[in-house]
Amino acid sequence: MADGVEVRHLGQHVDQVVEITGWVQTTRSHGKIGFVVVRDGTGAVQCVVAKKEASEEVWQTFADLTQETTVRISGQVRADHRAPGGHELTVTALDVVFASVDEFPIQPKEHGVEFLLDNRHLWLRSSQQRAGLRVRDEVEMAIHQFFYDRDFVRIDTPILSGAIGESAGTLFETDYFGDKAYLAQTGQLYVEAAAAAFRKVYCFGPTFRAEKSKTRRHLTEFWMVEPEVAFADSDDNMRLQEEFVSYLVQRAVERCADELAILERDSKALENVKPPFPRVSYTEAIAFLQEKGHDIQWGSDLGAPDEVAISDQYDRPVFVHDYPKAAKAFYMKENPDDPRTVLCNDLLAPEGYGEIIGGSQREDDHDRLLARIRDEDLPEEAYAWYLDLRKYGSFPHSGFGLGVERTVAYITGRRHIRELIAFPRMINRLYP
Ligand code: NSS
Repeated sequence: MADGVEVRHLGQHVDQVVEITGWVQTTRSHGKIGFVVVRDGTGAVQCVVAKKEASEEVWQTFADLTQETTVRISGQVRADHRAPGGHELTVTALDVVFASVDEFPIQPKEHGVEFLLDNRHLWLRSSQQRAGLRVRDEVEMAIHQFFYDRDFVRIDTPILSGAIGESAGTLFETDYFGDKAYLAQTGQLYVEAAAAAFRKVYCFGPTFRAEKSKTRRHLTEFWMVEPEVAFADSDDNMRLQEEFVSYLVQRAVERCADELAILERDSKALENVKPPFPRVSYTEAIAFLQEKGHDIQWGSDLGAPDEVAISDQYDRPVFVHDYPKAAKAFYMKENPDDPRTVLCNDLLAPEGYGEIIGGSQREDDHDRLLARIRDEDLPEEAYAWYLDLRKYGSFPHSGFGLGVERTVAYITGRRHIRELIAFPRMINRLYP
């Protein structure tokens, strides 16, 4: 099994006879010459079968191939700059490893998106889907690299929790030996505890929101990375965000050029993504929106069209900071300069991608935090440990959460974030 060569390494074997294994993408023949494009997961290569040179058996096997048949092929590697990937294989042996029982459901033609999502387990093999998930993989590696290089400690936070992290309205509840447990909406409260142990920490994992919204930007299960930094204020927090997002974007541009080309993403649009990012206060944003004729009053949260109107003004992501207290979560620190607001920010991506980050400085005063917990009718007992962090060595601290699927959708230029996770979970979808 191990003797085979990966298609991406064919360049190291020019003129040699090698063996590859993979799946048939397409076949065609011109009379006595047959072509089969084989995808092995690392790349795709065109394999050429000449009727005159091949055995009767090889020619017949070739003629019977269908899309996604699993094959093992031996052949001589030929350099050919016209071939995709730069190489071709002149076939000397061709074996079917497994024949498909039926025609592959996804054919090279237009399919409805619900059909494709029902066949997500097979749709994953398509080139654009592979490209998007490959960019996701690069972004996830870059996330870890960024924090590792800056001496952050990764903390894995629980998925089952007794505390509501963000908002009571979007909780998945489950029975926990007779008690109630919730699926984590965020790891934030736990990384706040860990920040007092390690100063700079982050968590990275799946988070769950019973969002009733059926939009192209909402999943019920999505991945979030959440750094938390002791002795950082809201300003430091925004600086970390702009460095982080710029790093992720530039790393994808540098290392995923092929994938971005497959996705027809114009990476010019990403080249300006460098610090500093523009900053607009919520109050300024409302004035701007009202001037543009949006029907919005000071106090309400920004809707998607409001966010787009703001981000359309800029060629890189923009911070909107210091939202009204009532529009945001209970743990955010009151703004001493304007107590109607809290020290927080959203980061809005350009081109209509909307919010990719939510972040804030945390309330570090015990009594104020307790008052917020009571105001919001949250179960006080569940937050006793969280309040302890303000009783014993409280410290100024800030952090944020970046949604992986939204960020990768923006980088790859895909409209729907559901394509940037292998098996999306949405209000109407738990299959496959
Ligand atoms: O709700 S957030 O704005 N903020 C938090 O959860 C904080 N606890 C983060 C923190 O400060 N540690 O969500 C953060 C990001 C948001 O900007 C989106 O990019 C993403 O998480 N997000 C989502 N992505 C996909 N689907 C849904 N439903 C979703 N909700 C948030």
